Amino acid sequence: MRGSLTRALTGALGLIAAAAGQVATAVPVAADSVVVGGRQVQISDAPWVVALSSRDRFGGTRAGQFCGGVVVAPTKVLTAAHCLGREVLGGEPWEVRDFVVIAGRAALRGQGGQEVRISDTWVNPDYDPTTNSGDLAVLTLRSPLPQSYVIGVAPAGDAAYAPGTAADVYGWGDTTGNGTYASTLRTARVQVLPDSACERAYPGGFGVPYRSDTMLCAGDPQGGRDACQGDSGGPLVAKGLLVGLVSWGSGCGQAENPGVYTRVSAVLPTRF
Ligand code: 4AZ
Repeated sequence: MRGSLTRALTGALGLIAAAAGQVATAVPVAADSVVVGGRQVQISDAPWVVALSSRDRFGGTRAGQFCGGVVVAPTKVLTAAHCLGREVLGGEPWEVRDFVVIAGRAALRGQGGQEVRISDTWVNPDYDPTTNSGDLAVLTLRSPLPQSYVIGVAPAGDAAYAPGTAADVYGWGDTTGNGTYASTLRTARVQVLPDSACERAYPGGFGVPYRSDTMLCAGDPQGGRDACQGDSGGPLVAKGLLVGLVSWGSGCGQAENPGVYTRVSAVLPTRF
């Protein structure tokens, strides 16, 4: 599987399979492998994390969650562009009638927080679905979330992007690598890795190459802690600021295959 690209396309298919009651047969990558290797987190500790939801498309058991997102202004949520792709949504975002952002809720089976409808979607025009470069989209919410939910974005050159910086990734994705989706929010501690770690893992050729201009490399040098399917679009936070969005990688939690994130400072427009 080396170099093979996995992302929310397969995540979405996994969710559909799970909704249909099918049993996953893949071998877990690690025994306790957010988010693989993670822990549960209260929404009050990470109020900027939101779930993207469509119960019509993904089923109601986990409130229709299919990707993550992050609140960067009261009416603006960042997510991965690939989360809004036709392969994931089955059509254009505005055709998904019950598309909502779920904010202020860690437990997908609970009633906490709020569900907010979307008035506009903006997909980075430089997003390349073949290479996943520039994997960022902006959702505009119909009604504002509290200012206290907003997280700041680390500007280009900020110390938060330095290799070795501790970073936390958040999501409701696969906790094992075999299709076991979380129903409560989880987080895993990883670190920003040098671009060379992802250039080595993803040199291109057969697979998709890592691009340091639009992507950010992060993971656990020991393996075990990582983002996984269903976490796409969710935040990577370092020094209290947003640095990345979960984008892609080969497998989950393997030391030699770090997670690849959208480098938010490089891709986020100054106006959206
Ligand atoms: C996914 O499918 C996905 N381990 C996200 C992150 C990673 C792999 C897959 C990185 O959404």
